[in-house]
Amino acid sequence: MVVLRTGPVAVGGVTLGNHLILAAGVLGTTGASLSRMLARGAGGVVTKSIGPEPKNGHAGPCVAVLDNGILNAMGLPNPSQDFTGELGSLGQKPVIVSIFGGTPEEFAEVAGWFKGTAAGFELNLSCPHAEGYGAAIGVDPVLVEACTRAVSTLGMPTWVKLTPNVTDITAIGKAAERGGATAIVAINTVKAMRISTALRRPVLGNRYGGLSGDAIFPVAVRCVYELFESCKIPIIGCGGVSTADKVVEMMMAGAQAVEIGSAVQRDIGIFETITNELYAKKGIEPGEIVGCAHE
Ligand code: RRO
Repeated sequence: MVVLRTGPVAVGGVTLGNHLILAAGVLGTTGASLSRMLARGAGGVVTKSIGPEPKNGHAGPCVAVLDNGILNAMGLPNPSQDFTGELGSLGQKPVIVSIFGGTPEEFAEVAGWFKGTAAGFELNLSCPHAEGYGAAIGVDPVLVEACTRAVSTLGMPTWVKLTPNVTDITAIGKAAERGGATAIVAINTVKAMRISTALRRPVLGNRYGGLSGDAIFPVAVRCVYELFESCKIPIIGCGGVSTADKVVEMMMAGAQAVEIGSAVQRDIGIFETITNELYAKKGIEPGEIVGCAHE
């Protein structure tokens, strides 16, 4: 097993405590929960996605825990601008605010609320079940470039989270790059569905949802690998990462850092578990393995 040297990690304009970041949507709705994950080993944290208006989200059931993953259709529930109050206690910590909007102007408006408090932004252009938001915009390279530019011109680190639900993810990655993104996050959830045979109806209230967790790890690795061949900006791997060896695999595909989400549902101490195995003072230079599977 590869062991990396300990130390801070600079990626996409943000300095992290290590390579592991809490993914958007998991324990990201309060300052207290974000702070707790940083205290328990996360090198950085991403908030729940915040949009231009408060939203209650989709009708339930919103989450189904499956054998090898989690299916969700939360529906972007968020308090909008009121969320600014949650970040005050986090000071200069590596907190990335995930934002969404329906237009470039809405993205810029929401980003403006957090300009003084966020370490950077992650643009949600990838939620698979949000009418007018997320992947509804994120499958169109022209809109991705425009939304990215609307935020990157604010001069803050701007990460763009991509949907895997496209034929060619590299076309979307290149659009984000043209718009001034400082990093690409790959991937958001895979559009999916389950049906209850007992009830004879879809399990989720929204019928369709997004699949995360172990089941999508190979999809995420493939996307990171393809993006590494096409884009110059750093890539942050996300999707089904749950062990130190999977962190290393993502990095070998081309990721400079890795986000972890669903695995937190099984183990609230997942960041400590992974960092204990992944790092040592005399470990190797992380740059030695980033993208090494391409050589
Ligand atoms: O809130 C959600 O339903 C949600 C979001 Br914002 C997202 O980006 N990805 C996802 O699977 N669910």
